[in-house]
Amino acid sequence: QQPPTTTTHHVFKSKLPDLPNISNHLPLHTYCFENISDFSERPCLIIGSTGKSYTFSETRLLSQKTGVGLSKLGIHKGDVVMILLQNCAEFVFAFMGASMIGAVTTTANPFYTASEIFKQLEASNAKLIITQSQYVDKLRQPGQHFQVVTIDDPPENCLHFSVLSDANENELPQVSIDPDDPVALPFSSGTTGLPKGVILTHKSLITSVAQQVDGENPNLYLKGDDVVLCVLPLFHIFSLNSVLLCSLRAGAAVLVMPKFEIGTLLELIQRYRVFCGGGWCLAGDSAGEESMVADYDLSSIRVVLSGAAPLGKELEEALRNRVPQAVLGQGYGMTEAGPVLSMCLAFAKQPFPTKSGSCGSVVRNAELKVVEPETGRSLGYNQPGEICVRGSQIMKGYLNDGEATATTVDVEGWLHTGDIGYVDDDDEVFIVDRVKELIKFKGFQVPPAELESLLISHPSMQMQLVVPQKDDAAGEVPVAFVVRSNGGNELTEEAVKEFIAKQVVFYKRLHKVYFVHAIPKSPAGKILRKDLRAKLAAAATP
Ligand code: 4UV
Repeated sequence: QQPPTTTTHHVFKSKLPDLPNISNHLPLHTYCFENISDFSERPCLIIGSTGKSYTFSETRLLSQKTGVGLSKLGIHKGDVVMILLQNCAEFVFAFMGASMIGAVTTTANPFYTASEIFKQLEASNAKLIITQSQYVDKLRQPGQHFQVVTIDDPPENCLHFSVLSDANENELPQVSIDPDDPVALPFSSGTTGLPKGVILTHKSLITSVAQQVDGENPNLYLKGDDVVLCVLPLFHIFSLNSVLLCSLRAGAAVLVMPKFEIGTLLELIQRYRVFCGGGWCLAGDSAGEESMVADYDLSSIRVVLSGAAPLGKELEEALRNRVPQAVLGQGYGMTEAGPVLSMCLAFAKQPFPTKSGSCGSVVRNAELKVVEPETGRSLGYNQPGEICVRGSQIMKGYLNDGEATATTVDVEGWLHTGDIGYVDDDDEVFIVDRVKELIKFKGFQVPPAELESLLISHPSMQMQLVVPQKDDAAGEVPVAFVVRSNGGNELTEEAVKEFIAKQVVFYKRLHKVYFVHAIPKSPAGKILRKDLRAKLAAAATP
């Protein structure tokens, strides 16, 4: 007998009332700069390394100019631009400028190897790349069909960013932007397979930002004079959305740092793996904004938001001791979910009491349910199952991949996260496991299928499987189970590791290779990843 369907859904909502209207009919840049007249001369971007700052009106102006510059270089509505940058002001101008001309930004990690970059370039069909000169060598390939702009001295055949940012803002082309038009195209492997382009529309990102910072009692209360630290890479949707776009909307300044370097706290964070991986940001009051960076006085920190990976007890403890005055909590996101599913309500303007270990409560104007993976039956309070979310914030779909879209977002509009969690009696979300293939190294995505597809090309292996192994420093690391091929008896662990290391960014490197005689499969031939993960977990338990 089929389990009862829709009518018995147990749907969880935020404890905050829904916002009566979200301005998601606007283009993203219009929405983000909508309230700018209230704070046009306040700092919007502060560059950590130089102290240079841009006011809100300068930031908007430079974004407009960059939009014009992009259109002069032949970028039109719907075209894709790749941003391959560490955090910097130009990242912001390029992203907002592209939005202004209806173009779409795909962001990639500048530490990617050439082959990782090219896979994304080809899949996204990007026409122009904005990067730093040090990464240009990786982009040199025969038959190059894209333009390259660098923010520093341009190498041969590249243009300088001033070509964009010196353009005349009055020449901004008039484009009509539909709320369902794409604006961002981050890549994610989702619940299975290789990285795919995640289509986030103007409507999805506005909805997500509004769910966090809009309304009388914002879930993530950013005050106008807050300085929000942006060290988490902007190429990841966490930082792009919850740090940059939320701050622009709320009028908070963004302290832009290309890499992590604020002394003791940061050493602590690094040791305990939060940054980059855990992913987090800090908001301080304006009195402390720059001195916080200059002499590591942390007393101005008001909020510490951790997300993108579980926040372990040890790290939480360490943070609480280091910044005792701060409200510490988590957000839970997934690129495909726009990305925020839940956010700690201790960050609200009128905060709620929250529990340690929780990932917050589902955001407003969204629905969350927990389903039994085998039956799809929706579960009530305190029962763990797969977390699903629905609302205008979720992705439109994967780029050119209807099949993956259909397995991730069902016909009723529920996005299936591949995360196992439950909602407790106080409506707080707790994540307990991940059933999807994804490995998270300090919050960075490591898609097993990507490493498996590389291993498969090696002649000395006939079967391979990549799974996560728990790791104190990184949370999880990728490890491989390999069956040697007939002629592959000499194959060593080092050789396999080296083979992968040459082709991938540092955090995707294999930490261990286990040679086995067979990969466990179900009678139906399905690879039993879970069994191997469980075996690893059991072996690690003393
Ligand atoms: O696709 P992704 O790399 O996306 C993210 C996004 C995280 C965000 C975004 C905005 C926020 O404000 C915020 O707080 C966090 O990570 O990876 C998605 C998967 O990462 C795991 C989970 O398995 C997701 O499906 N994950 C994300 N956040 C948490 C987490 C968390 N707080 N605790 C445990 N796992």
